[in-house]
Amino acid sequence: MSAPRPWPNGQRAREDFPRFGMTAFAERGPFEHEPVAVACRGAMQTPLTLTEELLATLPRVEQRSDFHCVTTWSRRGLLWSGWRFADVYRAVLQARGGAAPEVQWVQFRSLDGYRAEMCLEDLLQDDVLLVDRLDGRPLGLEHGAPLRLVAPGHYGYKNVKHLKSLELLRSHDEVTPIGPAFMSHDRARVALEERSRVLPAWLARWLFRPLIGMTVAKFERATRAVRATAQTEGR
Ligand SMILES: Nc1nc2c(c(=O)[nH]1)N[C@H]1C(S)=C(S)[C@@H](COP(=O)(O)O)O[C@H]1N2
Ligand SMILES: [Mo]
Repeated sequence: MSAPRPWPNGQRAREDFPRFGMTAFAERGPFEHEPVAVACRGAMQTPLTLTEELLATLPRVEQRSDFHCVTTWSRRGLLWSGWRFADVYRAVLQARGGAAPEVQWVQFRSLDGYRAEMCLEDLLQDDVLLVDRLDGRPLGLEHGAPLRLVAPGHYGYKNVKHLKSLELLRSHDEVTPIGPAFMSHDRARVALEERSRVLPAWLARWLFRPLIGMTVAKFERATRAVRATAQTEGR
């Protein structure tokens, strides 16, 4: 993907970039920086762990892209730095790990218990990255340290933060779903407004938009509480 993606239907830009997500995960951490260690397993010959040393063997890329949450807020022009998922897939998961040729889906899991799946075809696009830097600084805990997925063509809920593992799957039947079915879509392509697998896009927009304010507030409260604890413990 070299041409920038056009502004998508139903999204409104905001100036800040709030910590956001499914409210069930707001308080779950991680609370301290951990080294990159993404356990890779599933349909491959040799399971392996993705580490900083392994990533350092690949070309580092920088990318400016917009970020779109399914609840209709967007943040323009974030500067990410990391590695192309396609490079990781080919040089590490295929070449070293012997990923099966039948792999069609990948399920990602996080240190906070969150998870999401993406199809391999979508993941191999040029603008899908695994990142450890944002806007010229190391990625903070609020935005997904130590490593997160960035897939600008897909709603925020596919951009998994705090990566802990990934599992190569042959079929979507092997995915362990998360959250209410009406709030997600297998592919979640922003350009096609795949906000929900059951609701029409206009209804999903109308239902999700009112959740933004209280979700941002809940994540802010949780972040403040963690900072306060860290301070009293002298961290
Ligand atoms: N681990 C984890 N990743 C997650 C989430 C989460 O709750 N936990 N929420 C998703 C959702 S719904 C959105 S919109 C983005 C928000 O990313 P941000 O907190 O960096 O703004 O993270 C996505 N990835
Ligand atoms: Mo989201």
